[in-house]
Amino acid sequence: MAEDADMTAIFGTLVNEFNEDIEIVAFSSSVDAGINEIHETVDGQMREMEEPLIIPAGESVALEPGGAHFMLMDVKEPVMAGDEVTVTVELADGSTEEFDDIPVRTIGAGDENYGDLGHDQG
Ligand SMILES: [Cu+2]
Repeated sequence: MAEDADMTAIFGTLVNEFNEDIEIVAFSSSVDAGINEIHETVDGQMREMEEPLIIPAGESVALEPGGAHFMLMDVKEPVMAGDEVTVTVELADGSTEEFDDIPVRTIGAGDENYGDLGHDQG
């Protein structure tokens, strides 16, 4: 994230090695952010997903710019490239799964457009 930005996003690939679908309903992280939302991108606009993020059994889902991603807004403490963060996802059955040591990278300007995307709450 840029030093003057107060939002960032988490990208990566979620792999489901189990025989049942995994439904992610929420996440948290070691980043001190006021708002954590799971976003989808529809017609170029990011918005909070209304349904759980489903990883079908035996498949994987990519979190990527222009697709689904974990959005952190109102970030109090900037995270910079080289840092590592922990992300905890909450599943529909109430269990949680923790992912450690996720590296922070800088996304080049233009790779992702955070301008005027709204982020309407509710
Ligand atoms: Cu977003």
